[in-house]
Amino acid sequence: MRGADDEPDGATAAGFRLLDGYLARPAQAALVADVRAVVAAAPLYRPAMPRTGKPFSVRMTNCGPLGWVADKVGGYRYQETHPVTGKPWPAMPAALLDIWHAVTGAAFPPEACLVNWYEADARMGLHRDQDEAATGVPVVSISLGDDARFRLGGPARKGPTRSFVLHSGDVVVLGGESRHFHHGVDRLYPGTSTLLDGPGRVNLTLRRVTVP
Ligand code: MD3
Ligand code: FE
Repeated sequence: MRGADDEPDGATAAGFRLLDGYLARPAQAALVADVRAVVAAAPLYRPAMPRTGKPFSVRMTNCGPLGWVADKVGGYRYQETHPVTGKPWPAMPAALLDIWHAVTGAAFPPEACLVNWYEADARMGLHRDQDEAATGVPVVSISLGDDARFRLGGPARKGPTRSFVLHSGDVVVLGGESRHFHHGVDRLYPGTSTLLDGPGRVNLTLRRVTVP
């Protein structure tokens, strides 16, 4: 159950929408099958922080024409090929395109779906998404598997934040001002979902990269 304290409120951000339980269990299971097919073609790899080379605790892959990658020398960027195999990313599954169009109403498709695979102890530090030229287009996030504590701040690194729990099947639309807000994943709650074979969480982030 979610209480008032772990819900974002209207004051959090214009354009932020949490679609609680948007995907029913069969749709979640179908997406997991899609993600497993993507991972079979484009294996999960562990990105590294630019300059320091510190490895991410989250493993990643992508589907769609562009993929987000990070490494010590090249920094954060989008590219058309997998950094390890050198192959083009697999096509974006139709179900993801359908969700994108349903929740954004956009006339154009997303170009990148970043697959974030969290093991039990993985997390993601507070950051902003700013590698996309299409700054005015929302980001869409889909959560699958174990619950996670998500943190949302504001435009400034040091401003106040609030946190709430994302559950399997939740879809978040980051539009308007919220598109540029700081955010991260504090922790997982391993074993809270039976969707995956074991503990873990998959987050799918759909993004438009180039200006439509
Ligand atoms: C708020 N992923 O991949 S998704 C990321 O759960 C990322 O894996 C997290 O942050 C995850 O960059 C959070 C929700 C999300 C995505 C983009 C946002 C929240 C956002 C952009 C602006 C503000
Ligand atoms: Fe992000």
